[in-house]
Amino acid sequence: MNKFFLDLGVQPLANNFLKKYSANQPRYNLKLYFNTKSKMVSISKRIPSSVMFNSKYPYRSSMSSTMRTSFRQLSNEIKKKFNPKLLLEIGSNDGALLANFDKDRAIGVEPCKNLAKITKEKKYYTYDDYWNFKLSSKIKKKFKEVDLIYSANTLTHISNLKDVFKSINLILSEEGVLIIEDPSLFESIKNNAYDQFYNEHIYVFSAIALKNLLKKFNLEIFDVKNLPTHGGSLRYFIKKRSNKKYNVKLSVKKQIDKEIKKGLDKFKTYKDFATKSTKSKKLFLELLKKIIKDNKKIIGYGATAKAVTVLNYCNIDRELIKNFTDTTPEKINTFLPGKNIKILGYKKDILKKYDYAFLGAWNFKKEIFKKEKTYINNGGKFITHVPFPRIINK
Ligand code: DWN
Ligand code: SAH
Repeated sequence: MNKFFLDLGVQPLANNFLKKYSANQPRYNLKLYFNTKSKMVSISKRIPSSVMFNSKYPYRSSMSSTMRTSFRQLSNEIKKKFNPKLLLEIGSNDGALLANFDKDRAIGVEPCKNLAKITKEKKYYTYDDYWNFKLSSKIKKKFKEVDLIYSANTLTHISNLKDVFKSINLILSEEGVLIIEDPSLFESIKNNAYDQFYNEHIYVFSAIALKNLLKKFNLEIFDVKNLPTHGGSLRYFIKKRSNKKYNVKLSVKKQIDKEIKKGLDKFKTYKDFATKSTKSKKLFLELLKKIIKDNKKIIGYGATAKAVTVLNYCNIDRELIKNFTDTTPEKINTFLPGKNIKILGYKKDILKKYDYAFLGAWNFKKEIFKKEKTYINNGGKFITHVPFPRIINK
């Protein structure tokens, strides 16, 4: 049974960056639910993939050195441990991971045509289509089977998980490995990061819920790693149950025990999280209002989907945060979804004119603080809302 625990208000599409601000852009209710049987956390309103992921999708994985490094390190690990003859990536975006593999040993699936074009031009075989059974059958016809499937921050974006895993099963070789990674529910709850829940993130996985789900498809997790990326992610190594090549590692039990201890299998945990999120909203607004009252200026740093969620949930407008800055070409000179706040292109010293910078990309704090050393040394300050609203300079 799905039980409601948090209402994040009426939200625009998290990546609908408009060239011209319009108050009439589509908005949808964002409500969070916990399923008491499957233990899955999900949002209620499902928006068709074609509305969210099309030829105008602006998010580019390659925009941060943190992610480029993370994908490079994983690629080295995959080559060493699994040495796949053929790797398939679902949600290959602009090819940040594929770039680490030989062109005849890695293929991509990326429905956003603007992004698929980038990897196609680099000669990676890319299907500019949505991952589903029809596409999997088509790929099977051409490539027979794949021995490694990788998918980061994508499967949680697809409503029909039954179809997702059925399609994976169809094409994954008997001894093949599926690696998926997504923000960790444990970390999201621990950090009070309510902004990990938005219309693209239909699900936020826990190891508990994923294990329950995979069982239905005769798949099982045989290893799991905690990663610092995206504010705390989990990388799951998955195999067919019939595949005896890999033993199930202790890491799986350890993660599940940790999640049970945190109460991720109990509804009460989510009710407490909702209370904390409401409090976080109140404190964040108070903090911003006080800064503005003192005649200081705030810019948003990193026009992330998460920042869109925060601003729309907390009803923050340009009276509080004047502008945003972002390095993504597709986001520059557009307006933050749902808000009349313009996104400025990033240039060195852009922060100089602002007393505070709200860390929209809080997950890249380390990378950003390194880059903005001068600003900080000159008295500039950052604001974050995780795990609770406050001013930081280290
Ligand atoms: O799951 C998803 C993740 C992987 O990416 C998608 N549903 C949508 C998107 O979420 P997000 O927008 O919250 O992702 P990021 O990776 O936190 O976005 C970082 C943003 O910050 C990018 O627009 C680039 C920008 N940025 C910047 O302007 N300067 C990032 C860094 C590191 C910087 O120095
Ligand atoms: N894997 C990248 C991109 C994550 S952003 C990374 O981790 O950085 C989410 C990605 O999921 C987008 O590139 C989007 O186009 C893709 N996506 C969404 N729905 C999809 C579907 N049904 N099939 C394949 N990819 C999908």
